Formats: sequence, structure tokens, C-alpha cells
Amino acid sequence: SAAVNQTLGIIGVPFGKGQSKQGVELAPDLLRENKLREVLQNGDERLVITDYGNLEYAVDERLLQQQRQHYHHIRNYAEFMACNRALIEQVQLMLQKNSQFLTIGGDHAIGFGSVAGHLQHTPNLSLVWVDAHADINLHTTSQSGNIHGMPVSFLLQQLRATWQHAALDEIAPNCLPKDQLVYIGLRDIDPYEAFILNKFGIRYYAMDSIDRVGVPKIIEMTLDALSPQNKIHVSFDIDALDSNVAPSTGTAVRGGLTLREGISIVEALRDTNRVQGMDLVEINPKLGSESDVRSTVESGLEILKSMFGYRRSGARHWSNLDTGIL
Ligand code: EXY
Ligand code: MN
Ligand code: MN
Ligand code: MN
Repeated sequence: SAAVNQTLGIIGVPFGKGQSKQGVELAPDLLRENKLREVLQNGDERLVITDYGNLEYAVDERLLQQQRQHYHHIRNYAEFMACNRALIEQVQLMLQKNSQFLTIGGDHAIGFGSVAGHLQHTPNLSLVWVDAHADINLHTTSQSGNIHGMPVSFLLQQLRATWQHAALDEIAPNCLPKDQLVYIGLRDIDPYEAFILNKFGIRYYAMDSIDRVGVPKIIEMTLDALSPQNKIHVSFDIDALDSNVAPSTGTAVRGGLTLREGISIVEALRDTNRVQGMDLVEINPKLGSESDVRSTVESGLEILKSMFGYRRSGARHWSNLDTGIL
């Protein structure tokens, strides 16, 4: 069924302090330069796109104090919180004015604010996290100290207590129930992350399950698991794709999704008509050759256009099509 007057808000979040490689903060503007808007629009006049530019934020003394007192052993806690606090507000603003939103990172640390903002607007939300990684470390389990490996732990009721000094109930009181999260594409899970996933019975479809049953079955199981009334948030880490189609990313892992599998996943989710928010994160144009960057950006745009406009089976929305030819 065709969407009627879809409105899409876009926010760029040039945040790269969730990890330590320079360049990921350049992705929002690079995607814009590569015709993000035109690609999403895809000639459909009923899709109204508003680009809200790049998110700005300011660190305050309270966050610096939390960092010094409780979170000094992980990197850039204060910046992370300041950025996500602003993003939580921005997402709610976008959803007041638009039927859908797209958050462009930046690294995956912004997945916290994007989903948390979504949850404040729409408490009955389901989350599909498409990634090579589980991003569910706690500050006490992370080996790297990189917060882009932790955002999911800020979202789940059951893990929130481990961030007890972060005042999460003030900025994002609504959390995600663990049964409304599904991961797809995992292939690099830390030992403590595996422990957490299994302890809470969190549903995850790692690459080996995709090998066994294929994407259509994975999607079927995913949708069976999620509440059918819920809106859906899709957080898409470009490193879910195989590094041959998305090489320019900070924590590439071989053996990932083909571009077709990635597109299939996104198309199937889109066809539920329940996707209300999406993130695309971790594209790093400073990594790899020029052609690596080009193919990574192209893959990212393919994923986005399948979510918001284009159909491989042929567009049915061309309102300005001259049908007088026949
Ligand atoms: N699990 C590793 C860590 O916590 O450092 C690697 C995380 C990579 C996270 C990328 C964004 O998905
Ligand atoms: Mn300490
Ligand atoms: Mn990630
Ligand atoms: Mn990842």
C-alpha cells in the first residue's frame, strides 16, 4: 500500500568521539554532496523531505563531573552525553513535524540518542539493530573504552542500572523492553556481550543463522518477535555489510551481508509500513582509497533509498508520468 504524503526529517550528527578514528564526522555532508536528497526523493512528489542540517550540542559542567567521578575510564563520556541529549530533543522535534526521520552519523554512539528520542515520542517501539557488532558493552565490560560499542546498554531497562550516574531518567525516561530488540548481521561479539545477550535472552541473528536459513526467514522471525502494533526503528551500521561493498568504516569485519541481503532486509522492513525512524552510521571517508569511499557511500545510499523510496520491482508512484504513450 502506497504511503500518502510521507514527510521525512533528516538530521546529520557529525559525532566521531565514540571511537578514535578521524573521518566518520564527515559522512553527513558527504552523503548530501552525493545527492542524498535526490536519491531519497526518487521522483516521488508525495515524499516531503526536510533537512535539519547538522546537530549542535554543548558540554556542561555537570557532564564533565559525571565523567570525572564515574566514567573517566571510558572515552569522551561528556561529549557523548551532550550530543545524545541534543539528539533526543531533535528527534522528538522531527517527529512532531514529520511522519518519519533519518539520523545520519557519525559513529554508532549516536544510536543511543536517536532511539531514545524516538522512544520518548513513541513509547511502543521496536528496534532492529543491523550491525556486525552488538554494541551492548557496559562501561565495566568494554575492552576498548569506545562508547560506539555501548549505545544499546543505555536503551534497555535491564541494563540501565549499570549507568546509574548518568541521570538517564531525566533525559530519556522511556526505555526499550528487551523483547522488542532484534539484531541482524552480528559476527564480532565480545565475550561479555555474549554473556549479556544470553542472560537476557535477547534475540540476535548472527551471520551463521543468515547462512542457515536466509534473509527472508530471518525477517519473518524478526517480525514475528516484535509487537505488531509497534512502530519500528532501524539502526543500520554500514559495517553490517561485507567489507567488499562497504570498506570505508572504522571496524570492518569480513564475512558480512551482501549488498543484496542488506537491501532485502531494508525492503522487507519498509514493507511493514511501520518504520518510523532510521539511522545510518559509521561511514568513514578518511579510510581506504577513493574507490573504497565511493563504493561505501554508494552502498549506504542504496540502503537508504530502499527504505524511503525506490523499489527494485519498479516504482509505482510517478505522479508526473506521461501515460499518453499507450
Ligand atoms: N565490541 C567492540 C568494542 O566494544 O570496542 C567493537 C565495537 C565496534 C562498534 C561498531 C559500531 O559497531
Ligand atoms: Mn573508575
Ligand atoms: Mn554499530
Ligand atoms: Mn558495527
